[in-house]
Amino acid sequence: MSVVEINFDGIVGPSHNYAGLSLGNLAATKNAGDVSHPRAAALQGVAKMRRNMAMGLAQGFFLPLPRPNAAWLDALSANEATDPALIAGAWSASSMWTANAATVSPAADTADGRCHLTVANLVTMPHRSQEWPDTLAQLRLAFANTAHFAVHEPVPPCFGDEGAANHMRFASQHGEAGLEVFVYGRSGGPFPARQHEQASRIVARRHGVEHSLFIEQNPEAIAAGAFHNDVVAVANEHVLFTHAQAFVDPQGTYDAIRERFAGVEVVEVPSEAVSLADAVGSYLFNAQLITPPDGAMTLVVPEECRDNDAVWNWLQTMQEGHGPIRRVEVVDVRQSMANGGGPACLRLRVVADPLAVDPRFVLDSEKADRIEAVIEQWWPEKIAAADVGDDRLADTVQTARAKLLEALELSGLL
Ligand code: SUG
Repeated sequence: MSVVEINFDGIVGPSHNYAGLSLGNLAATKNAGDVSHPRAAALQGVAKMRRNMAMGLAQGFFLPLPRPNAAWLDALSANEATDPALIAGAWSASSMWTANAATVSPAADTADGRCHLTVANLVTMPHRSQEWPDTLAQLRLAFANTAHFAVHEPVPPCFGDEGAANHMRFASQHGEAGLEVFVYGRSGGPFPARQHEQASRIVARRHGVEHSLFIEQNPEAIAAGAFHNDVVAVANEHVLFTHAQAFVDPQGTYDAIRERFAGVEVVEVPSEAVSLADAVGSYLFNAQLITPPDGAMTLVVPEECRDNDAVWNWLQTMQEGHGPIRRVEVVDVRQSMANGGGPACLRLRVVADPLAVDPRFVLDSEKADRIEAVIEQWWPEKIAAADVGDDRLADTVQTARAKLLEALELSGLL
């Protein structure tokens, strides 16, 4: 059995659009009303997955959820004339950001030696709160092997849980027992704190996590647009890559991690080098920090990092030094970025034996070809704000998803 980190990316759904639904997510707010390009968005996502596979990493995927969600609109008695935000919510392709699908505790960390997953309730944002039942159905299918996995219902409301985006793990290697760090918010100036401390504690308890730590996010970071911790910090194996203003008590946080995981190496980016505003604008920390089989730890950043001089200079300096992060790879996920979702938002990390996962959710290059062919043929080229809610477009979106499910032998998922 070979336990590795598998990244499960969300395939961008055919209804991908810019409705500005997420208060506190500056990119989504700024781009509200713009024309979106679902086909390009989904192809960018597949290209990113291919890059990871080319580096020798295991790759999986989750499918777009059924949209528009008519049952949700019915339950809300939503009316087109008076509730445009709810209509747009029912069309949102937000499940693409699978870092918010669930929190995952690998088998090596838990009391019963199984990998535990809790689907995130996403209660803070209305358009995201409808995701979990369909996400749970996919998790139950992908991780049906109960000898290896335990899949849990969401944390009950009112405790806000946004999943792995607020969870970091330190371990000498992915398959080894590790320290799980849960980051929660208390306040965020004008913006909501989406991850509640109680939710994090509930998840850690039900997963039977043996070594855990609970850390408060810096309210200034939330106010600056870091609506999830993964906008300002990311961890991989023994490395923490973080902005200096990510946590309410940075030094206390590093010390607490070091006390429980002696080998931690902190790569802290000072505010003088990269301001919080530049960090949020470029998504420098919403990178995938990964260890390819050759062992050279690699940071997969979005193109927006190259567009920002302060960030790009910092990355050059980092590579010239002798730090633990050896390489930087740049990926184009601009369509997702315009809604506040970078490379790290688009993936859920699951440490497990790929053979224990339902093979229909595991990617290889032949399957990537198949997915691309469906996207090319069926995904809408663009969606303008005024198209959201249109019956003909709804048919197009539903047909596109059905074609993808069919191509992947997953039509059983409604
Ligand atoms: O929840 N954007 C998502 C972005 C999620 C990013 N995930 C992580 N940081 N892990 C959100 O704010 C925008 C959709 C819209 O406005 O139509 C949106 O939901």
